[in-house]
Amino acid sequence: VHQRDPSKEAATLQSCFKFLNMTSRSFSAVIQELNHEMLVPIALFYLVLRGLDTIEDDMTISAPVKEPMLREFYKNLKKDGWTFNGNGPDEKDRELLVHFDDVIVEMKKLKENYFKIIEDITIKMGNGMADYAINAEFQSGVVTVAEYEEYCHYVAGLVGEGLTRLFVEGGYANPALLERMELTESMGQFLQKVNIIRDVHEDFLDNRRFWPKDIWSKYVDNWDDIFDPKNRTKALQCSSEMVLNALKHADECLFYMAGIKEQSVFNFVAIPQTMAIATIELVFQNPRIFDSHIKITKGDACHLMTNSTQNLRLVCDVFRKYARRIAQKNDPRDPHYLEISMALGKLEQFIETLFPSQ
Ligand code: PS7
Ligand code: MN
Ligand code: MN
Ligand code: MN
Ligand code: MN
Ligand code: MN
Repeated sequence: VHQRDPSKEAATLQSCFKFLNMTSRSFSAVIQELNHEMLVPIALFYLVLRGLDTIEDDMTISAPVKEPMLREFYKNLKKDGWTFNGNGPDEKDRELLVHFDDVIVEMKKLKENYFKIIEDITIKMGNGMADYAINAEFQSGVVTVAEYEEYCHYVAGLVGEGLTRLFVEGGYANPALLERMELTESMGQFLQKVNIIRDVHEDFLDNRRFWPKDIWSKYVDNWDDIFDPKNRTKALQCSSEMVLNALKHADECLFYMAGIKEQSVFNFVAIPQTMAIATIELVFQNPRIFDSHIKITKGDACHLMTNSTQNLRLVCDVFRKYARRIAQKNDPRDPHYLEISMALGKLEQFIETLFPSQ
């Protein structure tokens, strides 16, 4: 059931949905199925953060120029007519910033409390991204696991915080979720960590690294060596440790989703999580992550979107299915074999407590 009626939309709102379709693969479809109250606030929230991320990701913008742009990005939300033409020609979402004035017009029409939530998260994310943009340029980048998780908090945990506040404000999620922010945090951490594991080669080509040094330095002496085909065994062992670290969020994601009260919001939060667990299964023990950009197939993505996310039981079925496939790929020679096996067992047990098999 599409909630939109483009014939009744202002030209600037139509333009916003055009950019949503241009910039997002998986998110645009689920956003456009959201209920009438959440549809526009969440579409605009997406576009604002996508605009910010388009500045963060652009490695043709030097760190000293980028830092204040990220920290002050939230001010543009109140600048009528603001646009930005400074992204490199290869930046895939540069058009969004060229027409950002349309997003600003629509942001102005939002209910005050929705605008405030989006603005607050934009301020916090911009500052966090700025800290890491300077760190990457002038220092050694992400070193500890704590730093890695702090970066994931800024770029994804905060998105979860903003979304949860929007859902509760609209009456679509249990307000108790606001008292359990670690559950929300896990929703963002899980998506972001899977993205960082999968994109390791693409990020390397862009001269960026998010895998923490305290993990990779156990397997190779220099970061570049992780991509050398001679070191595939070590590289795969390293990726297993990254997968183990990501898997620890899976049970809290399922617990979070139990707090969602409305169907369209449930689908919106569940679909990206099922894609993430499917992506973990794809990247696990897969040497192709070190020389190519891999994605789950359109067929798998389509199946997950249409058949597997109607309720928590179906989402648990998906998580269990992929947990078992990961277990089958787990290699007894891998140093994290036992810990991965235990993490998967714990996840299956948690699912069993939610939906006992008899
Ligand atoms: C507002 C729907 C549902 C409680 C644009 C959805 C980067 C993985 O790292 O460019 O640049 O390669 O591939 C989405 C929690 C965020 C986290 C975030 C906003 C779920 C800009 C998504 C999405 C929280 C910051 C992929 C986090 O982008 O990544 C709305 C609950 C945007 C969510 C970034 C990453 C998204 C991401 P990268 P991508
Ligand atoms: Mn990005
Ligand atoms: Mn980014
Ligand atoms: Mn325009
Ligand atoms: Mn990425
Ligand atoms: Mn990517």
